[in-house]
Order: sequence, then C-alpha cells, then structure tokens
Amino acid sequence: MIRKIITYPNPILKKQSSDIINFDESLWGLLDDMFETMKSRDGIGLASIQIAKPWSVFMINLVDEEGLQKDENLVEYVNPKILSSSGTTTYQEGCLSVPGFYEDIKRADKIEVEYFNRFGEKQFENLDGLGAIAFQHEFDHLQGKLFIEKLSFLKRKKFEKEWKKQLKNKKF
Ligand code: QAP
Ligand code: CO
Repeated sequence: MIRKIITYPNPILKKQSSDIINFDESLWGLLDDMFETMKSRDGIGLASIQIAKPWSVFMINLVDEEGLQKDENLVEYVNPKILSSSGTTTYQEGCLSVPGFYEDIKRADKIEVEYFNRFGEKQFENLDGLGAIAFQHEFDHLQGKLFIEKLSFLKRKKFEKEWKKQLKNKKF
C-alpha cells in the first residue's frame, strides 16, 4: 500500500525512532509499504518516520552503473548503527519530506555500519560514495533530524524563504 509521506515542518519528523524487537509480519508489511511508497515518488532512500512510523528502519535503492534503479539492489536497514566514519564529502542532497529543495551537505566519506535485515540477521557493511551519503541522511531521520538542519545560518534562511513561497503557491 502506498502511504502518505509527511513533509517539513510536520513535528512527527522530529521524533526519535525506536528499535525493532520483533522481526515479524508487522515489520515486513511496513517495509513493503515503504518500498512501494518510495518507488511511487522516485526516491532512492526512505525512513519509516517519513510515513509517520517512528521505527528504526530505512531503505536505500541506489541506481546501478547504467543509471537503472533495480528492485534487487534495495537494501533494508533495521536498527542500524554507524561503527566508524572517516573523511568528508559534499553532495547536493534532497529529501522526499522536503520536496523541491536541494542543497550541498557535508558528511563523512566512508562509514562502517551494522544493521539487521528483515529476518533479524545481523549484517555489516563498508559504505562509500553515494551509499555512505544516503545511509547518513536516512540515519539522521531516525534521530529526528532533517538535512536542512545541517545548513549554515544563511543557507537555512534561504531555505525558509523558498519554502514559505512554495507553500503559498500551494504546490504541496
Ligand atoms: C536521501 O532522497 C538521499 O525533492 C533520499 O521533489 C539524499 O530519495 C540519498 C526526491 C541525498 C542520497 C543523497 C526529492 C524526490 C527524492 C525531491 C530522495 C523530489 C522528489 C529524494
Ligand atoms: Co530524507
């Protein structure tokens, strides 16, 4: 089922997500809905809180070398943790909860992570490039943080101005 994606400044987006305890049908149903919802909006990443469920879950579906987004490249992250990070990189980020706004964000370049898959099996991954950026962006959602909170004071002002204008135009 396609769910509604909540958008800034909905206060739900500021909630802390809680760890999954039972890897059962309720988790699988959530993950399936998230995938359907993310695909319907051409997203590459989605956290559970964006469909108003404060569970420690997100997914990432990057495009391959040919620029194709394939279902089999979907990775579901349950109860994720960042074990270590190094380097810095900058990327023009966007977010389905802040539609139409993109800005350069600085993050770690390489990360080592652990998480559980939907069956409760523990996994480890080393991420770099867009994978590392997407993981950190989604991980922030679990702490109730949006990428716009990482902007400089001036860039944040620019965002708030653009956002107000957009709201008035009733695009969303
Ligand atoms: C998070 O973002 C991310 O504004 C996922 O109008 C960000 O899927 C991962 C989207 C940066 C890696 C790098 C945004 C779609 C999708 C929009 C997304 C929009 C339509 C954002
Ligand atoms: Co986001």
